[in-house]
Amino acid sequence: MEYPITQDAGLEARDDRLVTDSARTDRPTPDVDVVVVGAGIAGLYLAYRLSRAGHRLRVFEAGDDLGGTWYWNRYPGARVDVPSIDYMYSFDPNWQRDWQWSEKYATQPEILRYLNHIADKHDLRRHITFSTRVRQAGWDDGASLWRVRTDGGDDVSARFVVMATGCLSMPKQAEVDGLESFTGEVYFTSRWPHDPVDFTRKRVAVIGTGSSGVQSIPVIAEEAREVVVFQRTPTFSIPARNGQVSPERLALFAANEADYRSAARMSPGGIPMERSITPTFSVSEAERQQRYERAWGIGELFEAINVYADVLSNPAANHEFAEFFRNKIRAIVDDPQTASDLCPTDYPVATKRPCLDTNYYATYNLPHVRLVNVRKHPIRQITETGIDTAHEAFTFDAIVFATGFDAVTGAITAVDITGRDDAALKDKWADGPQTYLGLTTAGFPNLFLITGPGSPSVLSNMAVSIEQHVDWVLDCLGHLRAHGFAAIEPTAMAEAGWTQHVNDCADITLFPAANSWYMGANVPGKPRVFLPYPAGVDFYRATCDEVVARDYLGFKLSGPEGSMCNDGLVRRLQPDVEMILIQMAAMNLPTLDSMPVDEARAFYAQMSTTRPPGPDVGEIVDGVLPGATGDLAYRLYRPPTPGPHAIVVFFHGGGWVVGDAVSDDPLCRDLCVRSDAIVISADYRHAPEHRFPAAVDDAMAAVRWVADNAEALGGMPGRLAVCGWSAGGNLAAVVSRLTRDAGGPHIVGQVLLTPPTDGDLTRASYVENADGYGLTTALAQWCYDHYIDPADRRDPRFAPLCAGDLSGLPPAIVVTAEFDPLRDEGKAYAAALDAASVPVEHVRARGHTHQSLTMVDVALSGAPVRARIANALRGFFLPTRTPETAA
Ligand code: NA7
Repeated sequence: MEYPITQDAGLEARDDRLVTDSARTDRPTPDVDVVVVGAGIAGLYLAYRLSRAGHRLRVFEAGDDLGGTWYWNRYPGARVDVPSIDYMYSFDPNWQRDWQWSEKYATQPEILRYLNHIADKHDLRRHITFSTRVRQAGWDDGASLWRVRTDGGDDVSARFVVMATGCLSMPKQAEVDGLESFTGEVYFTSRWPHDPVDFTRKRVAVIGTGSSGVQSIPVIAEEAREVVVFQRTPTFSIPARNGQVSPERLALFAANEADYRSAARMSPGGIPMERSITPTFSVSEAERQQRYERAWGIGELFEAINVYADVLSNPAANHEFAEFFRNKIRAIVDDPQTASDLCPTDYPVATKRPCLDTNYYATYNLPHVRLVNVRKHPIRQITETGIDTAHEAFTFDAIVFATGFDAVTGAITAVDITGRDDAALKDKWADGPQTYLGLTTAGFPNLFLITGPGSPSVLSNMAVSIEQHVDWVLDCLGHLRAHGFAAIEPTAMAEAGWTQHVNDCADITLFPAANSWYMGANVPGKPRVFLPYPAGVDFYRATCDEVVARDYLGFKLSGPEGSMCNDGLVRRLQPDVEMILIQMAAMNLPTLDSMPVDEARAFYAQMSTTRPPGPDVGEIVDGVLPGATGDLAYRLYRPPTPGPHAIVVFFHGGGWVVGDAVSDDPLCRDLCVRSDAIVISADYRHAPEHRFPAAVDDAMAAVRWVADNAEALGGMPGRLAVCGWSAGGNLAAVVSRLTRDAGGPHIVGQVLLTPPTDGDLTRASYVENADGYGLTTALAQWCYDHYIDPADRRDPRFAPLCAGDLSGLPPAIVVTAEFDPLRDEGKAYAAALDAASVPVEHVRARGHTHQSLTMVDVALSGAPVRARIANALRGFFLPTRTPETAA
């Protein structure tokens, strides 16, 4: 393995073992250790870190100078939308000695000056070859190195390639016919000329109202004679309230910059900020409006999006916040039609990147500025003199395209990258990018992506995310060097797991609802996949660190002396379930099995008071029904639709010891609404006061009573299913069999949600998931011991799995959760039903725990599973399944 002897004087000591390794190998020595593609913020920091660590490097930059985004995007009004003081390097702690930001949001020229200042201060230019575009990078497996070709004729071999190509650097095509015939001036915000552009006395068209349009339109309007804005999708924008850097922010720095930067690194977005944990509708309307106003007044994007915890997950919460924005737009813009056209209505707020503006909406009040809604008046073509819409011909002196980018992946796949076996990255990503951590991709050894797809990138403060990625890469190179490895590559399993995890994270948000560039939806033909990692910089950083701490989990490291691979998945839980478990662990609550029963019941009831209520139903009726030995409470949930309805008798969870007719209230509401059936949550006597089989007797009594009174309850006689969660799932299974044997009442279907079916504690799931996932094996045992004597545990009224004959049972849906001690007995029961020819749907809830599927509006990832349950119930209730037709 070859590493350079050359090293910047006085910097990190090099690991001597490498020289020895190098001496022992006869592999070809690459021209450099690392080729970096791009000299923007990431490329410059790479140049700094790599050179200081003694790596030989070359940086290729297509532009004539450094700066990346800030080199190209020179359009009027171009500014950063993250406060300047946060959007800067943290590796240069004494920056205030030789640099000052003049504004809260720096202009493009100021940021470019800053980057040049950093490059000069740290002597970084000498590593960069300008005006040179990397065209091709091919992995040579035999030589274990990359061969990189540029349009300048360079042919460079390197051990590693780092793509520091930026997320918004590949401009989108114009996508409008006739551009070549236009005789006036044409500008792209993303490729703005270096010489000043003068719009004085000109008629100017601007196409596009993303950030570039929103920033440039007011500035262009100050100069031009006439401005016509062609808008396809309106944007949500808040006033930037630019000005001096706030003295409070500067004071924070003065007090302790290191703490400030460290808080940024551990924050959700890369700017010091607590993640909001307050759900929108947990506070009064007045308080909400106040907070929205505050967000509008502060003029900071991340603060605005963080206003409530559920803005990006709860449609109703999002709608209210969006309406606040729309009211602001209507209040600012004089012409009602223009105001209406400027109000976004077809996507949730913040699912397309919101903008920060200065006078954007007010600009439409100027007499020479006009908005054309191209959804109503599509652009037909560009003509010699202007733009024709379906209804009007416009004459212009200049057309400005602010039409955006082939974001996140465009600049990476623009390079012809081939990995092992000459496989092209473009082909591998044809259906969407696949990466491990957004940093690496399987089949492409020693290729690193800075802020690549699957990392927080554009959802975060890029400066912080770039530093984190570059630091990770440098640590990785150091690790390889120290351990004599020449190559690193993620495994297919780790990559698939991460890609799944990123999708899981996106699926519990509203992001997929928008046709945004986050989704690749702005580029015709681009696969519709959510590109960035949405769970936050803090979680992401912790994950990257965990991968390293677990011996580069999910990576294969290889070298002349062998290889190592610790394969596996770094994130297996559903993201929201993991977050809940982390929060629960932090609360350090006592466990039920550590308490006397009365205390456990009170504690369980208390825990139920803080959860979201679940959806509204048509009606809730509390009543009593005759149990086996006395009255028992029930709660009936009626759907909002006209009846009569089918009926589901529901048995709550709680290990036969805790809980009551209302303890699964949100779950019952959810079931009722989704399945359009009456749900009757029937209580039963609890252990240890009433041990087995008291609960079974009561469950049977409840089913009989409901069947006998179906009509009076508003139900349809004969359309009766049973459902239960946990111990309740056990009762539902048992009742299904007992009613079969008793010849009625007829049960059309059984829903068993994470049920115990034989309580066999020796099963693997009890061992694998013994602790850390809510229900522990110890707690399960506590419940069994309270409920039933060991001698009775093969009685099929406790262990339906032990029933000799399962044939003829009602069709079933059995849901098991991956991280549940009870998983394997649920699974075994589903298999046993299937073997007995009972129609059964077994849903394996990936990444879920025993409880998480019941956490309505808390663990959002459980919703699709509950939708499947409801779907199964609707199927059970189809007339073909009812006794009349069955007979
Ligand atoms: P964006 O945010 O992608 O905005 C591009 C805008 O151009 C957007 O309004 C597009 O409408 C519009 N557009 C794109 N193609 C067309 C065509 N063919 N016809 C009409 N309108 C079109 O790019 P920006 O440069 O403004 O901002 C990128 C990011 O840079 C920004 O989010 C900040 O992070 C900094 P669409 O929404 O696709 O309907």
